[in-house]
Amino acid sequence: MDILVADDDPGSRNVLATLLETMGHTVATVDDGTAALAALAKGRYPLLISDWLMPGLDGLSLCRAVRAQSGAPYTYIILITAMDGPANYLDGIDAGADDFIGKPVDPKYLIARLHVAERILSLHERLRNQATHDHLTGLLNRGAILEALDQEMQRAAREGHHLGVLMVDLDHFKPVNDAHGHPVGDTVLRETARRMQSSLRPYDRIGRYGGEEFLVVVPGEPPAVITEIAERIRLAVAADAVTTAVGDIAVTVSIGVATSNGSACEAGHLVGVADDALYRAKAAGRNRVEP
Ligand code: GH3
Ligand code: MG
Ligand code: MG
Ligand code: MG
Repeated sequence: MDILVADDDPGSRNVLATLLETMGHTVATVDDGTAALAALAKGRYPLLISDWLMPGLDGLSLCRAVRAQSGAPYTYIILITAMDGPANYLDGIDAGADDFIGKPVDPKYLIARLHVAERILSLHERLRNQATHDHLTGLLNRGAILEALDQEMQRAAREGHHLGVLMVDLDHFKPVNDAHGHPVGDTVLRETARRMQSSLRPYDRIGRYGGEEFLVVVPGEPPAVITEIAERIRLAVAADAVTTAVGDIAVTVSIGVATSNGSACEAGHLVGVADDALYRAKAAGRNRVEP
């Protein structure tokens, strides 16, 4: 686990860091709360172990500051201090700490608390995954892909690069369900999603926008390349029939493309433009990309 240790005393800081490293963890150290916040802003540390008494921003204020940043993914915080006793324990927990260890640190006790931290962090991770992913296809769900679009639009505006939005819809999909039943339709949806995902680059984002509609966000490419990517998706889906329990089923998609040159505009507007283009692609005969 990547652990951030904040302690103003070099002696206890190093003892703790060495102890954690011998347990197999990767440790970064800072000497006060302000430096801890800066480190958390730059890197990803699931676990923060912080001293309470530090000059500048102390452990309690650090806990409050971390919790104020409506943060996902979660940072698990263990306060570590000679200020033990029930009153201090309560103050620490109320400030946002998850756990509390008295000084001097007993290695066995530390290991036990780390086990609790790992358990809770993995639960957080699992719940976050469920909340942001579509159960059937494993892609981002509607809320998560729209959030990704918002983030990419802000980044495009900041860095002045292009952004593409693709609205993808399966062609004549209702007859597949009507003829073969929903489970077969689900197999086709899952396989289509897999083909689309594997034809994208790691920094493109794809989510299930609705029943058999998908939204793809393509950052950092000019309109011509965005249209090429849409064409690549179309071909990847149509290349082979999908094997299902009732035999092979041919599948195609229509894709509407919207591009932004990075100047500020609404995510909803861009999605609307892609949706209009999709409508044109359907009207023009389906299995096609419409810019
Ligand atoms: P078009 O080419 O105009 O898009 O035709 P279409 O038949 O694909 O469009 P329509 O909107 O009429 O039908 C969409 C179908 O998608 C209807 C619905 O039963 C199916 N569908 C939506 N979500 C799911 C799902 O989760 N599983 C399955 N099996 N089918 C789904
Ligand atoms: Mg101290
Ligand atoms: Mg459809
Ligand atoms: Mg549809």
